[in-house]
This record gives sequence, C-alpha cells and structure tokens, in this order.
Amino acid sequence: MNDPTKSTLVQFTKIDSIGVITINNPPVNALSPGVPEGISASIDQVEHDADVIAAVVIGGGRTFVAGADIKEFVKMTQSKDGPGPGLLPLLMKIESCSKPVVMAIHGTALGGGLELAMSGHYRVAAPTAQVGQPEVNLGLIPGAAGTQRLPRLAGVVKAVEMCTGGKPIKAQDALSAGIVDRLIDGDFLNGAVAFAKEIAGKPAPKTRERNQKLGTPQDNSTIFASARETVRKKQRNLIAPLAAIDAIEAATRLPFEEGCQAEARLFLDCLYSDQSKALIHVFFSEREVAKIPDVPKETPVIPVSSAAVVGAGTMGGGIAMVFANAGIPVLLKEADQVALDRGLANIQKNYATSVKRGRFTQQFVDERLKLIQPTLTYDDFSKADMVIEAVFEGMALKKEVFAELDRVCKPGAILASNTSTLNIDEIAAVTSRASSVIGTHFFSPANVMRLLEIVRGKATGKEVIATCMQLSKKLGKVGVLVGNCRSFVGNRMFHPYVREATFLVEEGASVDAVDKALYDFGMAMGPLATLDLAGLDVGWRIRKEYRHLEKPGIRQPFAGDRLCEMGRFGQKTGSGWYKYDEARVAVPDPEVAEWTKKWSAEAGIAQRSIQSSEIVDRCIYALINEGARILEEGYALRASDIDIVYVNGYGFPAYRGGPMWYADTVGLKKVSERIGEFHRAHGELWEPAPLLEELAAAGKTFADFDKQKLGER
Ligand code: 3H9
Repeated sequence: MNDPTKSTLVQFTKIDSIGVITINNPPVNALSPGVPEGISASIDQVEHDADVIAAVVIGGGRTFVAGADIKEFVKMTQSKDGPGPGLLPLLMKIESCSKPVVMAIHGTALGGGLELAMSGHYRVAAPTAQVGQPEVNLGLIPGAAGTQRLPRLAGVVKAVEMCTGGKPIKAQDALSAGIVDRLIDGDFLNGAVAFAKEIAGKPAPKTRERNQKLGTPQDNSTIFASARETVRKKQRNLIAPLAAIDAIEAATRLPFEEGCQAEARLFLDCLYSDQSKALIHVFFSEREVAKIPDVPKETPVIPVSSAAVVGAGTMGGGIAMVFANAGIPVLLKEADQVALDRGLANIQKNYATSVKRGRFTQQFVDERLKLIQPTLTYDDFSKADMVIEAVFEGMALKKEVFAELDRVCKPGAILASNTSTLNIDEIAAVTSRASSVIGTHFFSPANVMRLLEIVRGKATGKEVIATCMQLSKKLGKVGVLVGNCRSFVGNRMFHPYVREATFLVEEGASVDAVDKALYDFGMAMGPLATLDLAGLDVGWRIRKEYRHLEKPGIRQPFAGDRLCEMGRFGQKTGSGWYKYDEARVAVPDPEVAEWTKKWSAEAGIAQRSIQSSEIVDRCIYALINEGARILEEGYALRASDIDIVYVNGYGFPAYRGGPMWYADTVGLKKVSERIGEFHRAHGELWEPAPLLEELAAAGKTFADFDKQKLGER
C-alpha cells in the first residue's frame, strides 16, 4: 500500500512534465488508511523525478476529497489506541515540496479534503465545486490545521464563518475569498495541468507562511467576541463551534506550529466528547435510513416528473411548494375558489418571507410559482405521476378523495396520503390499487421541516416505496420508512411525551418550568410551547375521537382539554398554555397556573415541588419507552431510524443523537430502573417496554439491537 505504484487508492502518472496524483477511494475519496500513505509516496516521486516540474493532486470519480474517513473516528473513540499523528506530517510534507503542488478540486473538498487542498501551493477548482469545513456538524473542529491555514487564505471572518457554520461554499465564493486561485472551465484535468505548467518554476507560496490576512488583535477581539455570542445563541449547548473559534484565535496569536498544537488539543477534546459521538451516529443513521432490507437498491423506481396535491390548506400548500422547489410541476386542488385563493396567498406569503430572509431570489420564486397550477377539478389529475392527498384529517373524507383518485389517476400513479394518524390500509381499501397507495407524512411547515415519514401499508408495492424513498432526497427531505400503526412513529411517541408534560403541570410544576427543563436539555422548544404552536385543538380532537379506546381507570391528562373548552387553542387564538402578544411571543399566564391548581385539587392530585431532572426524565423516558415498543413491534426498522425521526421532525438535539441513542448513553439499565420507579409511582401507563427490559438485563444497547438485527454496517 505504501508503494504508490502498487496502491489501488492513489495513482501517480505523468502528463508531459507534470506529475498527476489521483486519489481513487470511492465513493467520496475519504482519507481512509492507505490514502495519506499513497499521496506521501507520490510526493516523493515528484521530488525525485527530475523530469517532473510540478504536480497536480486530483480526485478520481465524482469528487475531490470529502474529508477524513469518519468510520476511523468511530474506531478510534471505541478503542483505547487513541489517534496517531493524523494528517499534519503529510500536509507539511506537501507544503514543503520543492516543486509546486496544484490541488485540483471538483465535486467537494470537505474537512480533511479542504485541509489537504490548503497544504498545496495553489488551488484550482471546477466552477461547480464546493469547499467547506463541515467538521462542526460531526461535533468536531478541523483537525489537520484547517483552523490555522484557512484564516491565512481567507481571513479570520470567513474562517470563523466556515468552521462554526459548517456550510460549504461555492467555487466562485472560494475564489473571491482567496481559498481558490482560479476556476477552470472545460476539461478539468487538462486545465489543471496547464495551470501547473504555467506556475512551474515560479516561487511556490506556502500557506502556513501567509500571515497578511490574520488581522490585528484589536479587530480580532471584536470578531471573536461577536462570533462566540452568535454561537451561544444559535448553536445552543454545542462545544465544537466554540472550540473552532478558540483554535482560529490561536492561529492569530501563535506561530503556525504552536497554533497547530492548540488545534490538536481542542480537536481531541471534541473527538472524545459525547456530542461528537452522537453527531457521528446521526450522520451514519441518516444514510442507513435509506437502506430497506426487502427493498434493495436495484428496485426499479417510478419516474415522478409531475405531481398533484389535493387540499390547499397549510399542509397541502407547503407540500406543493416542496415539489415546486425541486422543479417538479404540481397541480394544487381545492374544493372552492375561496379556499384555493387563500391557499395560494399563503404560498405567496411564505415565498415572500423566504426572499426577504435571503433564502431564495425573486427569480427563483417566480419560476417556482409558475410550477404550481391551481385547480378546482380533478381534470388534469390523469397526467400526474404522483398525487398527495392533504385534506382535513378525517377517515370519511379521505376515503372519498381516494375513491375519486382511483377513478381519475393513470395506472401506476402513486397515490399518497399525508395523514398523520389514520390507517393507510383502510384508505387503500377504497381503491382498486392498494399497491399504489402509501403514506407520505410531511411535517409542518412542510416546506421547511426535513422529516418525511413514509408509511408502508400491507399492500404497498416495493417500487412505490423505493420511489418515495428516492424522491424524498430530491425533495430535500430525510425519508424514514415506518409501519402502519396508529400515529406512526413520531406522533405515537409524541403522545406519551406531551402526556407527561401535562401530568407534570397537573402535579404542580409550572408550565414555564416544564418547558425550560426540556429546552435546557436541548429540545428546540418545550413540549407545551410546541403544543401551543401546533394548536391544542388538534390533540383534543384526536383524543375525543379515540376516547372509546382508552382503558377505564387509567389516568388521562385533562388540563389541555380544559384549556380547549375555554377556546384557548394556542398561538392561533392568542392563548393556550401561554398568552401571546401581537408578535406571538409567549408570556407565562398566571391564570393557567391558578386554574391547573384548582382543577388538580378537584381531581385529587397532590401538588408538590418537582425538580427539572424529574421533568426531563419523565418526558424523555416516555419517548424512549414508546420507542422501544415501536421497535419491538417492527413499526420502525431500526432504533437509529427513530433517532432520525426525532432529530429531524421534533427538534430533538442532534448532539444527543436522538432518544434511543440518548438512552444508550445514559445506560439502558439506569433508564429501565427509572421507568420502573415511574411505573410504581404512576401506574400502568409506565409499563416498561419488554424490549427495553430485555436489553437492559442483558447489558445491551439499542445500537446492539440494530447491529444484531441487520448485521454490522
Ligand atoms: C474531517 O475531515 C476531520 C479533519 O478535519 C481532521 C482529521 C484529522 N468518511 O452522503 P452520501 C460515505 S471530518 C467516511 O450518501 P452524497 C457515506 O457514509 C469529515 N464515509 O453521498 C455514504 O456511505 P454509504 C469532514 C463517508 O453524494 C457514502 O459515502 N467531512 C464520508 O449525498 C455516500 O455518501 C464531512 O463531514 C467520510 N468523510 O454526499 C463530509 N463522507 O453509501 C461528510 C461520506 O455506505 N460527507 N461517506 O451509506 C458529506 O457531507 C456527504 O457524504 C458528501 C456526499 C457531500 C461528501
């Protein structure tokens, strides 16, 4: 492997007098073991071959280098070996090469990939390329001098932005920032080789010696202070972005080598943190979720080049925007003109907000709006490859719509329902083509939330599943395949979560204290504020519909229903658990505190003072216990799928990995014991999930369960 001529990962060839070093480690040319060694040996060749006047380093296949191999981090943190010297010696060697090294970037240069690129003397890029330091998304900071070289090329502000935000930038921005020296149109390799010939023989600039952009201590202290403040607000509780700022600050204060040492210390702190392990789990789980054992990769998919949505309410309008944003023309049907106009006006308002926030340009929005075709009839539905029903949540109405879709849609069209609770099989049964029927449960606001629960009915065809899974990526969503149980995965778990939040208020905790405890835990919002946002009437209606299924004698939360009876439906009516001002800012309502006390006294519920740790355990363990049942019953394929549902659809902090990963980090024995305590104190609703007890007794984790079920990844 160390001999470049024998390495399958890195090849050294020559074009005229230019040495070409090609990295071939598909799919993304990660710097897996063997790649750095291969590059190093090729650099030796460049040094020793008198005919070679300069070198080009390029990625084979679709990209440059997407970073260090993340799987190696997993191994590193699970063994006691600890990391070796990393990439630094190689990068120093490249930078010290006596002949100029040109890094040729197409696709993406991310993380260690950009760090590798910055060790070259020049960088050229394809106009479509992107570069970035996304380590922060994995709970890390750049660990191969990225925090030291990037500010030297791009300045402190840009380096802070890239290392804390983690978002890649486009080639043109990289050129303007000074990260890239030239963009190359046309044949990329030939262009890079021509560039190398052009600069050969000229002095080769070493990034580590370029100190002009490192700024003054005075300017920098303002930049770092404001960056830290932004991070504390926008990346709440995360350690890596702050560590990245510390490392960049070290670059501005210390000589290069000492800066690298400071970076290395901070990198290791991050690498061994629970946050990084959790975020790496989320990274791999988000990819694993696409793998469905009985729907292999090769399953044919149905081309979806046109769509139709039934219902132009909040969900239907949002779903139409999702298709339009992906460039897919979409019909949007409503029953009457007033509702249709209202739906379109909402869409326009949402787009206008996106333009105002700089998310989209006006031109993009104008083009997308043209793709949304409003209609009052099913006339053109026969052309649609896929229809999504998003009408009011009631079985009778859904059945009516599907019977109509069955009549008007072409054979093979996918008939999807956006139901969040109803039985897909019952809906499918009114059609003559149950295999074409599937659930696509978008989350509100549909044009923003990443999660898409794809609900598999008992007759849903594999091609339909494969198409929806693939389409979710095109739509910018994370599709998670779930089974057809009541409320599916996300909402089924959400019910016990908010049930406990309400119980806690009924037992004496303040609304504010419940929400604060979970917000501090890392949830995007507290559960009661979330209910106010979604509308308290939604849960109220569902509870009324399913009341007949409740076991008599089992405690049920009542405070939320009482608020609904008073017309307090949450934000939309100006009050719910909280009061809302004009700007919809939540203000604690002393009346709610008084009422709940009174209602609890009437119900004979003793009031007590409740610690925030109990609030967190009650709510989060309720999620975990229900998650374990779902897993055991097979409605989710993997524990990690449940994590992806919660991180992407319910504001669960990614740095805690999702509820099931979090349970693993606490230890299932501890979780199960605590659930046992709640069971004894609060009764049947806390019956421990058998799978949880079984794993806890065997000293295992949900991750073990996934591995055992599906084999090692
Ligand atoms: C780093 O570099 C630290 C350094 O600063 C310091 C070192 C000392 N490693 O996403 P896709 C796999 S940290 C291992 O579906 P796409 C991925 O799991 C790293 N594997 O494709 C998947 O495998 P599978 C900083 C990786 O086209 C397959 O490749 N870099 C890595 O939608 C295809 O991936 C990053 O954080 C990796 N680095 O997107 C970049 N990257 O097929 C992370 C991907 O078995 N990667 N895989 O499921 C990405 O953002 C996207 O994968 C990328 C391609 C944009 C590259």
